Amino acid sequence: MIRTLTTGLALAALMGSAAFAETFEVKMLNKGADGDRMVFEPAFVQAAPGDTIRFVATDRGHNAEINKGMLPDGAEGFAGKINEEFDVTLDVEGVYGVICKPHFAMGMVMTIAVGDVEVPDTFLEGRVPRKAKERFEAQLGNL
Ligand SMILES: [Cu+2]
Repeated sequence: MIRTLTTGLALAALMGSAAFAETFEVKMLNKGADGDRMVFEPAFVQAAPGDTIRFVATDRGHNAEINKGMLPDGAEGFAGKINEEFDVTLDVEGVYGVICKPHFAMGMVMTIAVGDVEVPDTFLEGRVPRKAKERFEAQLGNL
């Protein structure tokens, strides 16, 4: 009897989380709504474990990929091709730094926070161009 109840609850929890998983659309743009050039929009997404990010190739010539080292321990990185629209589901809590490789130096970067997390000390430790660093810092201000 107790086992049946436990199984039922586990199943309900599983179905509940699946039912509430969200998909966030992030557009890759030559020019954002605020006039900034080469942007992901939105540039910051607060997600929950199991949520999906959909990168939409609205303008041509962009990609979305995890910048080296900018992901939580145990998480898998990803790298989209130029002009590729794709979905990525993030299960591991933490902070993810995403760049467009051709426009990294122009500051085409975005941040995804999964779960209730803080900025890791090492997040901006690697080589990050000045403009990209400024934008990352602004995005991390949401945490
Ligand atoms: Cu780009």
